[in-house]
Amino acid sequence: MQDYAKLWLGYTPKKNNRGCAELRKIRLSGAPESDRIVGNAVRELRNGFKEMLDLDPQIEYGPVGTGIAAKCGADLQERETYSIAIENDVLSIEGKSATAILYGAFDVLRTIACEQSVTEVYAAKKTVRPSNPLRMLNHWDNMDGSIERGYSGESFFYVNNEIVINERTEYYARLIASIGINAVVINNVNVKQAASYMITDRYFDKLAQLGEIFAGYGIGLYLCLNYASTIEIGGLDSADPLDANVIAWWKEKMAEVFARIPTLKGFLVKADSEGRPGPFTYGRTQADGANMLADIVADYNAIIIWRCFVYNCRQDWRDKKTDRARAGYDNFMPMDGDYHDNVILQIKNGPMDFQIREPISPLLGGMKKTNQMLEVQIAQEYTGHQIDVCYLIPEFKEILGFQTYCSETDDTVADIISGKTFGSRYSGIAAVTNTGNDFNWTGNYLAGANLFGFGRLAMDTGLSAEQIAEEFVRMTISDDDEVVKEIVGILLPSREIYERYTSPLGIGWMVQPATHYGCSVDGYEYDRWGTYHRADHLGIGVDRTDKGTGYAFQYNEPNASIYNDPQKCPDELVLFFHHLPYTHVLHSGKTVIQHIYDTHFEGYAQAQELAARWDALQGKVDDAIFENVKERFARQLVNAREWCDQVNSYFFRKSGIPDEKGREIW
Ligand code: GCV
Repeated sequence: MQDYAKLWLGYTPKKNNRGCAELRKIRLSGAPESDRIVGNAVRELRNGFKEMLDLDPQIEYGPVGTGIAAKCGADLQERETYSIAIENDVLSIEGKSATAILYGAFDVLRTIACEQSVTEVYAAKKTVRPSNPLRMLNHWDNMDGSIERGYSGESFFYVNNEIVINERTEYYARLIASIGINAVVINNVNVKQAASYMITDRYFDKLAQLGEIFAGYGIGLYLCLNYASTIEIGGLDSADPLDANVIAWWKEKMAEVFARIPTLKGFLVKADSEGRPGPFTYGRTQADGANMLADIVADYNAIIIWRCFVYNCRQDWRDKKTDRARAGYDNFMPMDGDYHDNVILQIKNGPMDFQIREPISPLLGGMKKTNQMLEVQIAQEYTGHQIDVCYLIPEFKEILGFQTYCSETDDTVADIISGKTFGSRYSGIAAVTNTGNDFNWTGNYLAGANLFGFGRLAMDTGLSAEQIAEEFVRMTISDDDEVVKEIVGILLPSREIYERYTSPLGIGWMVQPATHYGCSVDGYEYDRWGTYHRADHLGIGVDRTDKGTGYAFQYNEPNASIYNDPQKCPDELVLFFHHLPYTHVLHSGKTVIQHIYDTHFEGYAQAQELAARWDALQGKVDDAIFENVKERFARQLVNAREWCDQVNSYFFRKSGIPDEKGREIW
């Protein structure tokens, strides 16, 4: 594998050993030497020290301890907590499980790779407790090798409906373990065709093998289920969750599945969503469906993760009362408290669908008696297809920091999904992942920062977007301070720049239907997906106030009243919540129409600046990386230009209001 394809595990030689030469030993405590995860940690340490520093410290093993059987999220966090300290010439890594030791090893290697001083960083004992119990990647890989919303080649799990296990599989496990990922779902939530047979003899052996590879890195294997398996592969005529025959079929099936794939940790289910089957067909609730499966898998200590992305995707655009944004809350909130202990509801953010700017889903902070998990998307479906640079960690920081007012204290999204607010049994964060079989895993090399960043943030929510970007650049591209500064400078504003040249003020969409790349202002306006901007010659925006769809009141106060009032609603979300005249004056002092013109011209100009900054790095970064990103920037500029022109022309022609700066609008 080429160095640049190794991403942050490249372990390139370091000029300065930063205190490591004085270390004689590395002591690992908390799990036995015989544990294969410990074995992997040791291999990693040996390689990393050798390749980066040409050192070969002695490894010794400390006390093993009693360990913790993880029965809930808090146990998992406790088990995966690690501490690192230096005493004299011994670097000691300890934890209550082998996985904790592995994470400690990666922490040390990251410190060295970032050219920080080991003696300084660990002078005082450093303890890291994972912020979230579950830190999960969701692959939308299909068994024919395609990836739904994949922008970096084909699947590395499947070719022609077969599961492939090769060198890349283990490398991937190392890669994601090194950033703290402890759970992976390997197939698309839209389970169709061959994927429905994942839970049959056709795939058991390969899945068992895959599960073992992941388990060697502390990663739990999860599968997506076809809710209607009883019909599609079971020969029954129903998938009614209360039907005795259906329950009996699943019991037998699960006994077989867990016997054949012993490392399996559970399932993710997309039901009653975008044409997928679900309990609604039988007049049952989402809770009925989730609980039926959860009760059965409980016997195997497994969990059911149930998605809340349930909405009416056959809306008539003339219907102004139905509101897709409301749907998650309307469908799931009434049953808060009814979901069994081993069910987690996975809540997509935002409430519409991963747009560049949306308010936080009101289910987060709404539900108080249900295990919940946040779902974000690092696959850049609506954020530039890994052609345009769009570093998403600043957005995720905003989501996590959002105050929901669901309790007196500990009421941010980060608090809720960490399990702290409601003492939930399980919780965490999942990302729809952005990897494929491209030479560099993520298409645009800089999109690797989103994969790296998601893992780092899920593990330690307190890290800043800047710190994460800097680690990524130092570990994967260059440790030259100037180069690091430049690339971090490209990554950090990239999300806001993308937002500027695409859809304005939180309204979202305006994308090419189906592909979701490129501008089409009316692309979804008269379609059935519930995704409208409602622009006419007087104004734009969706009225989600008490006079409109009422969505704003799904939030706790004071958020509800803030969003409900155009004078209080933050500018960046104002068209999500309000239908406003083009002449409405924003907090910024600009009118809506002038804001649209200004941000689009600025966004395009700023994208050009980012591209120019990248060009100036020629010769300072690896040629393959340079060329890859340069080629993407060329395409990004075409896209940004097109968005800028189309949006500005569209709104100039709709409103008839000229740009006050007199710039050229077609
Ligand atoms: C996997 C959006 C995407 C679909 C995706 C769906 C989901 O609608 O466009 O490709 O399906 O979200 O999250 O289930």
